[in-house]
Amino acid sequence: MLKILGRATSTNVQKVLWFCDSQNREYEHDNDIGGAFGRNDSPEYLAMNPNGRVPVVVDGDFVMWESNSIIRYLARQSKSDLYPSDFQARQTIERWMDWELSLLAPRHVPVFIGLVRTKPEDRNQKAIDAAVVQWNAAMQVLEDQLAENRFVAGEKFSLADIPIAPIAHRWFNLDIERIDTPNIKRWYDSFSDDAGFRKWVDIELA
Ligand SMILES: N[C@@H](CCC(=O)N[C@@H](CS)C(=O)NCC(=O)O)C(=O)O
Repeated sequence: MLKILGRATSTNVQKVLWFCDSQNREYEHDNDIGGAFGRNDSPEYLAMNPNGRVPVVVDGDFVMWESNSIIRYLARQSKSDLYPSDFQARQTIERWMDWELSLLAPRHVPVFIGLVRTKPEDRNQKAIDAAVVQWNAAMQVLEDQLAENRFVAGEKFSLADIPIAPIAHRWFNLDIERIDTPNIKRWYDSFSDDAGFRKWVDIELA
């Protein structure tokens, strides 16, 4: 059976768990790896992922890391509708997934770490405020896309929505000054009936 390793407080782990639930894919989940749990610096773990990051996913004897490439693998394996084979549809999905990893995620990290994982007395509020401006600019790009499209990569829910929604969850739940994003809100609220989203993504920030 598929094994998913890593704490579910990580947005990168949440993507894999939510995707698997959306496909009714069975898996075993070892939650107690990474963050305060540690264990991701053990020789056994580093042999699977030399970066010491979560998630790691093991399919038989095939070991994977990098969350977005993991969900693409799983989607191809199950011929999921969330990852259509048409080249242009696929490129649009991949573009937004790459955007999430290369631009959106790095912009949100200083804000999230600063506000959630740093004691108030240790916070660099100036750096957090500057990072909020950068995060806002990225969310404006998403807002514009969702003003024209029901979902991130078009009219249908796809693999592109899965990595971005966990960051939107943090966006709506952190005490920050947000730009007005009615279309992101509409899109984000559309997941409120999704059991996998509720279980893995719609959780308290930690
Ligand atoms: N690009 C990687 C990033 C993985 C990553 O940075 N994971 C973070 C959690 S979001 C991590 O392992 N942090 C160290 C820890 O949890 O101990 C991916 O998408 O899988």
